[in-house]
Amino acid sequence: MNTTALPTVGYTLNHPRLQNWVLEMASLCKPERIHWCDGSQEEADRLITEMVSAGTLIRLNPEKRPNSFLARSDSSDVARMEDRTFVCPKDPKAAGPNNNWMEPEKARAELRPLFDGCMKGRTMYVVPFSMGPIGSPFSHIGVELTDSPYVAVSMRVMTRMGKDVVAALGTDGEFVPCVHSVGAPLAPGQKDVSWPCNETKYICHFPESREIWSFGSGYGGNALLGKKCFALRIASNMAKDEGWLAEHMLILGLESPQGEKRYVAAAFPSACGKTNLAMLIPPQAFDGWKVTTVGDDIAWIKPGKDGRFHAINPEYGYFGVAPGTSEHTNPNAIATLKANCIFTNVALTPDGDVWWEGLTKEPPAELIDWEGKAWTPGCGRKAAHPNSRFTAPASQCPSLDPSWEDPKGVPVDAFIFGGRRSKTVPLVMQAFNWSYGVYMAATMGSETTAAATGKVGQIRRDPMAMLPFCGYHMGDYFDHWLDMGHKVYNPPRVFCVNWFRTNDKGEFLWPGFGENMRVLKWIFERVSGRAGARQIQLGWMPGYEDIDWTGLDEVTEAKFDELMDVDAKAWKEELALHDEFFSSLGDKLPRELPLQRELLERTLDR
Ligand code: GTP
Ligand code: SPV
Ligand code: MN
Repeated sequence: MNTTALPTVGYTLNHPRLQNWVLEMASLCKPERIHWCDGSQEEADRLITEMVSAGTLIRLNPEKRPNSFLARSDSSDVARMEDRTFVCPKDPKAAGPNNNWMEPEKARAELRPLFDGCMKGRTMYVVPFSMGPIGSPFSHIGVELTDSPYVAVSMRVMTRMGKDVVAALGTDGEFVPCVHSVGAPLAPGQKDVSWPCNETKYICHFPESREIWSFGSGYGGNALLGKKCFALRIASNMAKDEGWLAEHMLILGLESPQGEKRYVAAAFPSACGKTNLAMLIPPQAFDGWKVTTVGDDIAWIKPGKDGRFHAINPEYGYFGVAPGTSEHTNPNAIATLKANCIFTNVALTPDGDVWWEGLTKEPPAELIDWEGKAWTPGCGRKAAHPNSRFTAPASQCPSLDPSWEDPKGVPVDAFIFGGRRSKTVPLVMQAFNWSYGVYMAATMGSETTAAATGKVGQIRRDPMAMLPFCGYHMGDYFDHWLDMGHKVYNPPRVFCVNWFRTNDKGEFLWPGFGENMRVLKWIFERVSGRAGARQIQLGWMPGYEDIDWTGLDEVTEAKFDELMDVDAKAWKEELALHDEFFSSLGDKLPRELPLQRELLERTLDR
């Protein structure tokens, strides 16, 4: 390819630094051609048509699921790869024990030969995107270069993408350069596969130069670089330097029948219920209460001039877990998925629609599973991959909050932290104050899920649900959180929840999903200074009478006691895990946190 000739651009381009970078990367990656994405519907249609011909996408039945598609990944490329994710500042102490660190020059030396010629025979798509509404003071722009058309069209759903972003950049606007390759160059005449990828994988972040390089995977957070790589790992570094927060949080609005409205932001680890909570529909008995959705995965939060935190959802779509999503668990998600979606690694029904475990009680009599094999209910395999996902435009969500694109963000009155804990952790509690809230969030444990490769179901510390996403030393991150409480007049109240406690038979004690509204209402009333609570060892906790049980007989007082039980012995063991985790942070552990731990232990003794 003649890299001196500028490729076709369907819009005005006058940003020398961007143009030079694209040409420099093209001369390294050596694509057959360059395509500058304009973000239009025509462009998406054309890329999709090409992918359908190539077998990368399967068009679903247009009568059942208009303009929607199924992708099947390579069976080795199905989730985020935490062991191949690196954060590369000069000083290893800046990355911390929570990140895989590589010396930046060494990382570059390993990446360069991999990227050399990696796009041969393919198109390099230039994908300009904005995280946050274009022009909002919260927003930041990135440009992803990718040789995956699947990534290019997914980025159009997940971010504001295309020529408006280039216009916003002007002649010298800042952007985060993101380079992505599936790492599967094509020799002349070589036939492509439907999901190209490479056994060797690297997802590298350079926080000092604010760059992202990803090689070898086409899946989710490994490849849609605006999401985890930019909006969390790089943005958490920006946020630390600039005095804001980039968090793995949903944002939802809660409105009472009297019209009082509050927003809460909630952090849960991957595949632990953010999308479900963000789109919750209150039970019938909660007539007049409304829950609205601002975001389901990421929140960028800044102290405002009014002395409160304000938050935006930097994304434009949802990349949500499919299994378990149903008319019962999340009707708003089901409605969001009615058209214009990309499904990855779900099962295909004989009439050209999608299916996954939990969508219906009874599975269809026959399916094609996520690997393209014939499937019947008794065959002993899952039809959909446990980390199969949908990519859906936020604009299709029926519960979308009217202010979800407000460039000033929405005011946040409460933070909720939740893990997946079958034992020990009660249904809900409220921290006594900000620094104790930071302690509870910092020591949160959760059982691992299929969202990342590796063992599922193992308890690990996942502070603020950010273990895989904090792009710097966790000790500095805790310090930043403590600090942020002083940047507002009245820091938000902090709550911890656990929807996942089980009985001795392994059954969930709490009905969850829509019924989580009962806990949200208590939180709403606590923030408003109305709801009752008892001060017990772990924090402020509701008594049975403090929760609105209208229309729900299933949770008796005895069951509630079981859900709220605090076992001092189990909590002592939990504290030992806190200690172990804290000691890994060395001298970067803020002094407040061991003090909080001491107080908690003394209280448990009483
Ligand atoms: P990422 O997109 O991976 O960051 O995760 P997420 O937190 O948005 O995950 P999501 O909401 O899609 O979580 C899906 C999983 O959580 C499924 O296994 C659900 O069944 C489960 N889940 C969500 N809410 C509840 C609940 O209230 N109770 C129970 N028992 N399970 C729940
Ligand atoms: C997560 O794992 O937290 C996700 C999915 O939200 S991914 O974008 O693949 O990281
Ligand atoms: Mn997530």
